[in-house]
Amino acid sequence: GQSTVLGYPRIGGNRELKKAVEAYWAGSIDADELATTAAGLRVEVWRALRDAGLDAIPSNTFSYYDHVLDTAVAVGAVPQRFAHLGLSELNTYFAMARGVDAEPALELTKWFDTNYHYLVPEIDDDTVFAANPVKALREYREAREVGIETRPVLVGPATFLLLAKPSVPGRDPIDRLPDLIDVYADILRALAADGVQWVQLDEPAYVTDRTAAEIDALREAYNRLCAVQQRPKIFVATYFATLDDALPALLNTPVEAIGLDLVAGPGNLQRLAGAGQLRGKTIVAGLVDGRNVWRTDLRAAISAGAAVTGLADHVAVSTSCSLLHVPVDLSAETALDPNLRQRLAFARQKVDEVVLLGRALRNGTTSLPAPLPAAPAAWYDGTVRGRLAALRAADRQRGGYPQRAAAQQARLRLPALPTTTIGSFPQTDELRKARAAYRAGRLDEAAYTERMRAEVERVIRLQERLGLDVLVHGEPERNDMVQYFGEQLSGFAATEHGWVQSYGSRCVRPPIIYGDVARKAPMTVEWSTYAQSLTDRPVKGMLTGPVTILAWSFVRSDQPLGDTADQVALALRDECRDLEAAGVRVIQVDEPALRETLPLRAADQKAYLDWAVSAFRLATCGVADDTQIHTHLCYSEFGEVITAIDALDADVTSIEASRSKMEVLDDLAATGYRRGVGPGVWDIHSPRVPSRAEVVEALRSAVAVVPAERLWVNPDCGLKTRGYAEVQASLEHLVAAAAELRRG
Ligand code: THG
Ligand code: ZN
Repeated sequence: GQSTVLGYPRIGGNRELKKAVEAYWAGSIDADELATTAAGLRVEVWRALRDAGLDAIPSNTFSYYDHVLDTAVAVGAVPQRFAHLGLSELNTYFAMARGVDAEPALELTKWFDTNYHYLVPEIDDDTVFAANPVKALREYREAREVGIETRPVLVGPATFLLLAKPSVPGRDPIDRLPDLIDVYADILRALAADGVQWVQLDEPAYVTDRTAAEIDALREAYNRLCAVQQRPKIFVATYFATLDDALPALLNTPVEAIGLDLVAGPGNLQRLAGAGQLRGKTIVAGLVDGRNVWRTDLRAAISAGAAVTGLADHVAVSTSCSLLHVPVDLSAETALDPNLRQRLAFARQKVDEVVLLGRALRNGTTSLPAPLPAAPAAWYDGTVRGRLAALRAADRQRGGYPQRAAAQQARLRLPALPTTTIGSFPQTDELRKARAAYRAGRLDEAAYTERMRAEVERVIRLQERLGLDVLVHGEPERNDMVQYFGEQLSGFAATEHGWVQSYGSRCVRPPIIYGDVARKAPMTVEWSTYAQSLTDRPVKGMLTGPVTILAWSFVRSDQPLGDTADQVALALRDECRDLEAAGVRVIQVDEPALRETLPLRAADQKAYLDWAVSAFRLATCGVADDTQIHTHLCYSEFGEVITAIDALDADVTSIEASRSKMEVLDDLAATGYRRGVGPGVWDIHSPRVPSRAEVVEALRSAVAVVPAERLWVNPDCGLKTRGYAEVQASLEHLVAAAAELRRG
């Protein structure tokens, strides 16, 4: 078997790309210096892949911001609204990514069920596609110059259009496929003319449920591209789930290679077995998990690889998807427990695994390293397992809502249309510096606590002055919410350098869940009770829910996700009870990631939503009727999960709505949701201060759908990324708007 990977991290081992790109935006380096840093990072990656012994090496997987945006540029799909700005090519690119004063950016959205975000191409009848293979050619030549033959990668034409949105409502980008194929044909000819042997076209959109017409479009696209006279060989890569009906369609085209994810889509193997004649095609078997950080069980991978070898004439070994989704190099992690470390593989180590597997498929398995010893007993917690085994249905069930609502109102005595915020207040540079100094040991515990308490007090007083009804402590002590809880739970490990690109120059450092999860001590009770001690108004306790904690961590693969979620939920349940016992009357458990980990195939979604809802309820159903549970959801279209949102049974749900014009309220009402709801009336993702009249208008359209008794007034997300000037002005307008509506 040959060996390859579908893609590799581009940020650099020390986030060099992030730093260079942000320096360019800040004007402290120029375009040439940025280009030099970028070229250095690319060559470093190719050399690492070659030196590891990989047979086939991808190129054009580098990106200044996003590979979908790069593909848009490669096919000439730069919307007029950006082309007209008259900027340099590079600045036009960054304008599409980040917006400029005159033009908002392209929409940013989730890349399938990962934590990566791509920019949504805008396509309509006026889009004039034209081949612009400059970037792909440049990178191919750069690699060839250092003696490395590479395989340029692009998003495939069908997936590109299926991910795009029309800039004029009512149009369907996929209708433009015939035109786009002509342009891909031009790109293929240009690459072939330069000596390119193979291209990789990614078609992950076909691992989600697709209509027969969409599958026909895929077949048509590759039949036409394969008919191009002078072209490289075509490798169509798919990943994240099973290809199902699109597999026979692709096998029917003359493409030379097809990539299948055998980690997230083990069903691909059966489908392949049923497909019959593979007519000389290469099957690229994705055997090494590109989305998690565990070392591969090489023997299991070999047997899957051998099964493919029995079916196809040519088999290559690969990662299941691009390595974009894992940190760069485990060797940078010198502080990890050696017992954990020996079980991990980051991008660089996964390349070694792919090489080993390729050799083992060719030469037999005798040279495989010995399997790992069993995990230490200390990673498992008998108490947690016993508690989970003893749970009954009643532990995930609260009293009826009418009775809860009455008990909560008797205790909280809130006005109609209560006002609140989502939890975080602006994270000033000063706060970040204080946290960093504390971590580095330059600020002692007492001084740090005093500093944070002063901030909590300031935020409480500000909210009182503004006249908000339910206050928050502002979360000055928290960095990333998942990191914050991960640091305090057993079974979680943090990395020092394990950065993964989230969008553009922004990265996250997901914690690794390696063992049973348990709460070592109360996590948030001191901050919340301190905040509550300062005021008579209710202060919300703030927790992150089990689904989101899993979604933004690397998870165990040795037990079902639902079991890990329940362990996290038990820890949160204990935290809720401790908050309640300490006098906290309102507790918010955020689940912003509920939608994003929804399985890609509809057939798998119910099982996911069942465990997700059930874990949330385990976390929140341990409190008394008169403790009010809130939840907050954001980042997504809620369509598919709207019944699950109802099933969470929270007393109040705050939801991102300002950009979708309150449509979500109709959807929620249609499910029979009859509890409190706080549609975001201020889009905090923009620095714009909404006028009082705008907030009034948003509230009026909400009151048309939700009775005023159940309506809350709040921004659409936390305020951590905003500045105090905007926050203060916007909240004034929000409170004044609520008062205006109360007067009728
Ligand atoms: N936390 C985690 N995952 C997430 C989000 C989160 N995934 C989805 C969404 N929110 C992604 N959004 C962001 C927003 C900001 C940043 C990263 C992802 C960010 N990162 C800093 C940077 O790259 O400079 C680093 C932050 C740090 O120092 O810890 O700004 O909220 N887990
Ligand atoms: Zn939010």
